[in-house]
Amino acid sequence: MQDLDAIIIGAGISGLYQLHRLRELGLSTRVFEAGEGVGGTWYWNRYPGARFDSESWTYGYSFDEEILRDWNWSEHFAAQPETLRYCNFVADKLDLRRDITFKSRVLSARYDEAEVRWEIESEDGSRARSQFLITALGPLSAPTMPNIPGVASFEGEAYHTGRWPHEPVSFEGKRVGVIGTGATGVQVITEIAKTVGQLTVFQRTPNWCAPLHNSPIGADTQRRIKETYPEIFATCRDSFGCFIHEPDPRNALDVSAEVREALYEKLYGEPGFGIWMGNFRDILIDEEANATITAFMRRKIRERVEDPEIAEKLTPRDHGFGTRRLPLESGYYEAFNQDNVQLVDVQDTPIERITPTGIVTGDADYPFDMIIYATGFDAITGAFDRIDIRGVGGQRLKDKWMNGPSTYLGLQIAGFPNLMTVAGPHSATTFCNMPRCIEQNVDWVTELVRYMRNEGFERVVPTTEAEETWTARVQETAQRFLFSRVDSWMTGVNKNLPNKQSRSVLVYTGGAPKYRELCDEVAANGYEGFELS
Ligand code: NA7
Repeated sequence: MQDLDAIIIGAGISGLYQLHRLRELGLSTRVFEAGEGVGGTWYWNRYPGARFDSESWTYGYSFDEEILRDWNWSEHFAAQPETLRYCNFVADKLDLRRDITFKSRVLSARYDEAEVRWEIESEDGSRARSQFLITALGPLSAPTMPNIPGVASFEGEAYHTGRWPHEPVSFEGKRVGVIGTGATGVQVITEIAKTVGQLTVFQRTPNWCAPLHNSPIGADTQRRIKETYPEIFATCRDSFGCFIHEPDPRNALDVSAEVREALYEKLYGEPGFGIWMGNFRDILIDEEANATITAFMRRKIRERVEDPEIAEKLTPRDHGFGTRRLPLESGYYEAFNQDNVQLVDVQDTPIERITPTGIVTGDADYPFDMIIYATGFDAITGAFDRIDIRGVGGQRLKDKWMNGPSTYLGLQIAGFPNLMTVAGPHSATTFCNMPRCIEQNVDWVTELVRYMRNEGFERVVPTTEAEETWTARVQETAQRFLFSRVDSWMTGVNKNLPNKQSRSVLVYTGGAPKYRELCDEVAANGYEGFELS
C-alpha cells in the first residue's frame, strides 16, 4: 500500500491545482481520478454545444505567468474541446500526470484515529494511506437519470450529457428526444437542432434564458487580454461571484421604467452573465424589482418564438428571472421555430414510461432513434454520497449529511479530521466563476497544511460549535435571495432522488469577497474554530 502525505480525489480544475500546490510544499501527493484523463467536468461533459458561460479569459488559472502567456483562448466563451485541451496543457506544463492514477474511482475512505491516517480504496483495487485527504470531486459530477419507468429498456442510442461518448455522435436523419431544459439541455438542444432529423424536447420546468453573444478573439483582443490579466483578475476578485460583471449600484425600483428598460435592453445585447450579475442590485432580492426584469424577459421570448402557444410553454410561470441558474443560449428560442423541432410540456402530458422504441406520454407515443438525458446531477453532495467516507468512530459522512450537509467554511467537517473539501458544499465556490474560487479554496487549504507542518500539528478538525454556526450562517445568508424560495440544484432539490425532496441551500451566498475575508480571518486568528493537535 502506498503511504503518502496527501491523497486528492479528482483531477479536475480543483484537483490539478491542489496537486501542484502540495507538491510545492514538498508533500508526497497522489491524485486518484475515475476518468482516463484530466479535466473533470470538461472531461465528462462532451455533449454537443457544451461551452463556457464564464468569459474564457476570466476562467483559466491565474497563478502561473507562463500558463497565462502561452495559452490563447480562441473564443470569448470557449467550447468544451478547447477547455479540455487547456486542462491537458496545464497538466503537461506542470508535469502533473506522474502523480495521478487514472481509471481509479475511489469507493471508500476510512479514517484511522490512532494513526491519524486516511485509507482509500479504489475500484481498480488501488489502496493508499495518507495524513491528509482532499476531495476535489466537483459540484456537478454525479449524473442523475430520470425516475421514469423503463429507462433501461430503450433499445436505441441513449446518452446522459454528463457521460457523453468520446466518439462523434451523428444526429443526421435521426429522431431524437431530449429530456431536460436546464443549462445543459439548452446548449445541447440548440446545437443538435442544426443537424437533427426530428427533435422532440420534453420540458418539465422552463428556465429563463439569455443570449450568450459569443465571438472569436482576434489578435488585437488577444494581446489586450494578456496585457491586462492582472486587472481582469483584480476585477474578478472584488466582484460578488468573481465575474467581470459588477452589479449596477442602483435599485430597479428607484429609477423610471424607461431607465430600467434601457439597462435591460443593453444587458440583453451584451455577452455573458451581465444581465444576471451586472443588473440592478435588487432584482435578485426584491420580488417587485424582480417582476420588472421577469416581464422584460417574457417579452423577449414572445418576440423570438413565432408560435405564441410555444412561446407561452417556454415561459417560466413558477419562478422569477435569475432565481435558478441562468442558462445562456445562442439561438435556443429560434430552434423552436424550426418545423422539425417539437416541444412537449410534460406538466400537461407527463411522461408515463420509456419503451424499447421511444417515450410514451399521457396522450402520445413518440418513437426515437436516440434519447438524450440532460437531466442534471445529484448536485454538490452526490459525489460525496457515492464514496463510503467514514470518520472518527466509523461515522459515515452520508449518514451525517442525511438531512443536508453541515460543514465549517465549506472546507472541513466535524468528526472527519484532516479531510478537506475543496469546492465542497457551503463554500462560495459553486456560486462563483469556479476557478477563481477554487484557487482561493486550494490556497487556503495549502496554507493550513503549511501552518500545521511549521507548528508541528498533525491533526486538524473543526469544533461542532464552529460547524453549527457556519451551517446556520449559510442558510441565513441565503434567505435574502429569492432563489432560496425556489426548487433547484442550488437549493438541494432533485425530484429524481428520494433524499433530495426538501430544500437545503448548498452554497454560501454572501459573495466571494466576504467568504475570502471570513476564511482569512479564521486563519489569522490561529485557525479559530478548529482543533489542532
Ligand atoms: P439541471 O439544471 O439540474 O437541469 C436538469 C433538467 O432536467 C431540468 O430541466 C429538469 O426539470 C429536467 N429533468 C430532470 N428529471 C426529469 C424528469 N424525470 N422528467 C422531466 N424532466 C426532468 O442540470 P443541467 O445539467 O442542465 O445543469 C447543471 C449545471 O451545469 C448548470 O446549472 C451549470 O452550472 C452547469 P426540472 O427543472 O427539475 O423540472
